[in-house]
Amino acid sequence: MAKTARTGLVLSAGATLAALVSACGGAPPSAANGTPAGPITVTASDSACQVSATSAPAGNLTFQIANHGTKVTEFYLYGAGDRIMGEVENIAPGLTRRLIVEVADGGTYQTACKPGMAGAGIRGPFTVTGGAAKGTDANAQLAEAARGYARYVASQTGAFADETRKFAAVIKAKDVAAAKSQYARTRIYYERIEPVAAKFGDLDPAIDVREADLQPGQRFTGFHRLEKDLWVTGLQPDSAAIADRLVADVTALGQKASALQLSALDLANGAKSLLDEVATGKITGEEEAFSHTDLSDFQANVDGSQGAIQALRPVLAQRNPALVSTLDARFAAVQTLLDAQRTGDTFKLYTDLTQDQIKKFAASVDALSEPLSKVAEVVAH
Ligand SMILES: [Cu+2]
Repeated sequence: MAKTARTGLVLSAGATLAALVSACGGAPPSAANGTPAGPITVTASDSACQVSATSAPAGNLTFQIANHGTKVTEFYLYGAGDRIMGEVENIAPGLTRRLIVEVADGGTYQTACKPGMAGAGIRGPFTVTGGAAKGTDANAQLAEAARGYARYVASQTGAFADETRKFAAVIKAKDVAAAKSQYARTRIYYERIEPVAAKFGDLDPAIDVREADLQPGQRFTGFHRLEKDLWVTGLQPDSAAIADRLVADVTALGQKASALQLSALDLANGAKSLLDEVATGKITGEEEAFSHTDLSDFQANVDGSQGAIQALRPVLAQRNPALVSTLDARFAAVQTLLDAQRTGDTFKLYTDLTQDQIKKFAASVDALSEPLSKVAEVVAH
C-alpha cells in the first residue's frame, strides 16, 4: 500500500493509451510494411534462448516464444540501455506465447529469455533495419517514452490478473501451503506499477491496504487481509469472498489502466514515488507485517522505477548524460544488495535481516533517490 504514492502520478484519462495498447496485440504483421511473413520463433529452455532470426525490418515484429524448459520464463526485446521495447511475462513450462512489438527505429536491440524470471537473462543481439531515422525531436522522444511505459504497464496488469486468479483459486481450494508460496510472487506485478494503481480512487486500498493503516469503518480486504489469514489466523469463513473480490478489483484495475494516458513527467514522478515506497514501507518491514516477504516487494518497486527510467532513457541521455550514469550506478548498487539476499527464486525474510543489512539498504536507497528526484526537472525542461 502506498501511503505517499497517491499523489505521485498525475494521470489523465484518455483514449491514446488504449489505442496504443490494443495496437500491440492487434493486427498481424503484413508483408506490405516489410515485416517477414510469420513470427520470429523463440525456443526457450533453462539454459538457452534460440531466436530464429537476428534481424528484421522496422515495423511490427512478432515473436512466438515456446518455453521448453522447467522454469517459468519471460521474453524481452530491449533497446539501448535496456529500455524495454516489449516483454512477455510468466510463460509457464510447455506454453507458447506471442509478443507483437512495434519498433519504428532501425538500430541495435537485444533479445532476452529469463528462465526463473530473475537476472539479466540470456541475451542475444537483434538488428532492426530501415525505419525512421533516430528522432531528435523532443516531443517525439517524450511521446515514445510514454508509449514504452504504457507497454510496460499493460504487460504488468495482464500478468497481475493472471497470477491473482491463480492465487484466489488456491485460497478457495483451502490450499494454504500453495497460497503462501504464491503470495509474494503474485504481488510483484502490483508493486511494480503501484503509482499507476494508486490513481484509481478506492482500488489501491481495496487491493493493498495494510491493517495498520485502516481508517475507522474501513473493511480489511485485499492481499494483506489474505496474508493475515494465511500466516496468522488461518483461513476464515469469508476468505473465499475476499479472494473473489480481489480478482474483481484487479480485473477492474487492468481495464482502467489500459484507458490511461500518461505523460513523460508522470513516469519521472512515478519512478521517484516507487523509491519512496521502498524507503517508507519495505525497509521498515511494514508492508508485509505477517509474511515478512518485504524484499520481494522491494525488488518489484525497484524494477518498476527502473522500468520508467528505461523508457525515459533516450531523453535523459540527450539532456543529461551524467545523470544517466549516476542512475545506472546507483540502481546497480541497490541491486547488488538485493541479490545478496536471494534464496532460490525468492528472498530472505525481512525478519532474518541484520540491522547492519537494513542500514545498508536504507543508505543505498537514499543514494538512488537523490538522482531520481532530478529526473522530473530534466524531463520538464
Ligand atoms: Cu504496496
